Amino acid sequence: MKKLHLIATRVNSKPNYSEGAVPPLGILAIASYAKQHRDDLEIKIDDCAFFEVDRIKREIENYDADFIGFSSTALDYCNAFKLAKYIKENWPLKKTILGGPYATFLQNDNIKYFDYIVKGAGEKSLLSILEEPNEKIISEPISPYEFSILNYGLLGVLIDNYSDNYIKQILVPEGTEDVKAIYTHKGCNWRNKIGGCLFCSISKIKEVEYRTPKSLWEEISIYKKQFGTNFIHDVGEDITSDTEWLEVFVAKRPKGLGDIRFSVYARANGINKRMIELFSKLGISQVHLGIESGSNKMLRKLIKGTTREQNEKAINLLTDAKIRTYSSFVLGAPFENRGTLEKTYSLIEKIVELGQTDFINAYILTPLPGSKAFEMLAEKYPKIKKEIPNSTKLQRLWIKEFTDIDYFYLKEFIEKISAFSKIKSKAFSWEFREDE
Ligand code: B12
Ligand code: SF4
Repeated sequence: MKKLHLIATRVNSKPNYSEGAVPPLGILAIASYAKQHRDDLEIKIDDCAFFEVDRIKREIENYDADFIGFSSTALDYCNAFKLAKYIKENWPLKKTILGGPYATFLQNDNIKYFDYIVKGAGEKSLLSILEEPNEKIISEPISPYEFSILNYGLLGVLIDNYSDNYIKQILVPEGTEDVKAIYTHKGCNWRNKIGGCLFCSISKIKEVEYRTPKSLWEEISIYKKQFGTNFIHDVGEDITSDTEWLEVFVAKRPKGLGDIRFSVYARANGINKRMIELFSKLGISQVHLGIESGSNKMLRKLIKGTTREQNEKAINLLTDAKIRTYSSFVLGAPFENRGTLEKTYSLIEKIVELGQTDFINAYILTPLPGSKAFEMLAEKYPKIKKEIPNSTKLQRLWIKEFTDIDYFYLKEFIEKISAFSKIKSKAFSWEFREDE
C-alpha cells in the first residue's frame, strides 16, 4: 500500500472571505481520480486553512507518507516551499510534489526541495509520479470526458467544516442544509480569445472545457443523497461562456433535484435576458462578478473587455431577477488616479443602493507570475522572475511604476469600500515566522 499526503497551502496574512469554506478542488480532483484508478493507495488530505504550521508538520510526521503533494497559488508558494524544505531536511527519501496554478507558471529556480513539478491538470500526472519517473517536470493532458466525479469522502474529518463555514460566512438562501463546491467547466472565453485580463495569471491556459451535464447531475445527486446537499458553489470561471451548454444543463436536470440552488462566477458582458432566464430556471441565487472599476478608461487598461455600462446593466438585470451579486474590484490599473477611483466609488454607491449586493471587495492589482502585468513589471525589474512571489512587494513596485496613485491611499480606499460589504472576511490566518 502506497501512502499519499496532499496538502493545500494558504496565503500568509490576508485571509480570504471564503477561507475554509471552499475545499481545495484541485487536490480533491486528483485524489478522486487516483482513488478510482488505484486500489493500492491510501490518501490523506490536509488544508492549511484549518491548521497552524506546527500541526501540519505533526500531521506530516505522523502520517509518514511515501509521496507528499502540495497545491499552491503564487502567493502561498512560499509556504509549500518551506514545508517541502522541512520534509527534505528530515526525511530525504520522501518524494515531494508541487502542483496547482503556480506550478504551471513557475518561473524561478527555487524548486530544489521538490522532486516533481506538475504543470497543468494533475490527474494523470499524479498517477505517473507514483511510478517514480526520472523526469522532474511532468505534464500530461486530461480530456474533459475523463474528469472524475469529486469524491468528497476523501476529505475525511475536514468534510463538514467546509459546508458549516460556507453557511456561517456567506449569505446563503434560507433553508440551505449543506453546501458542496464543484467545477462545471475550466476556462473563460475572454482568455481564450485574447489571452485575458491584464492581471489574469493563468492567461496561457486557453481552452474552455465543460464537464458533461450528465456527470455533473450524477455528482450532485450523490451529494444530495450522502450529505443532504441543496446548495452548489460552482468555481468555473465564467458560466456564461457557453449558452448552449447551459441550456442543456438546465434541460437535463433530474426531477428529484429541483430544490438545488447555485452560486456561480460570470462575466458581466455575458449577462443578458436569455442568460437571466437560464439562471432563474437553474436556481442560481448568487453571481460573483469581477466588475474591477467604475472607469471605462481603467477597464480598457485592464483589458477587461467590459464597460461600466455593461456592468451596470448586468447588476440591474440580476437585481430585477432577485439574484444576489458579489462584486469585486481591482484597483491600480495603469494610470489609475484619484479621479478614476472616484468613478469606482460612485459605481459602488449605485450598486449598494440597488440592495441585492451582499459582498463588495477590492484588491490592489497583484502582478502575479503568468499575467501580462507580471511581464510588464519584469521588464523593469528582471530579478522578480527569480524570486519567490511576495504580494506586497509586487503590488508596491507595480503601483509605483504604473499608476498615478499612492499605495497607502489605495489601502485607505479599500477600507472605505469594504464598509459597504455585508460580508466581512473572518477567516483563520496561517503564518510562517520570518526566521523559519
Ligand atoms: C475557487 C478559487 C479560490 C477559492 C479557493 C478555494 C480552495 N480551497 O482552493 C478562494 C476564493 C478562497 C481563492 C483564494 C485565492 N485565490 Co483563487 N481561485 C479559485 C478558482 C476560481 C478555482 C480553483 C479551482 O478550484 N479549480 C478547479 C480545480 C479542479 O482545478 P485546479 O485548481 O486548476 O486543479 C488542477 C491543477 O491545477 C492540478 N493541481 C492542483 N493542485 C495540485 C496538487 C498536486 C500535488 C498535483 C499533482 C496537481 C495539482 O490538478 C488539478 C486537477 O486537474 C481559480 C481560477 C481557476 N479557474 O482555476 C482561482 C485562482 C486559483 N486563485 C488565484 C489566486 C491568486 C488566489 C488568491 C491568492 C487571491 C488573493 N489575493 O487572496 C487566494 C489564495 C488562497 C490561498 N490558497 O491561500 C489564482 C492563482 C494564480 C497563480 N498564478 O497562482 C487563480 C488561478 C485565479 C486567476 N485567474 O488568476 N481562490
Ligand atoms: S475574466 Fe477572469 S478568468 Fe477570464 S481572463 Fe479575466 S481574470 Fe482570467
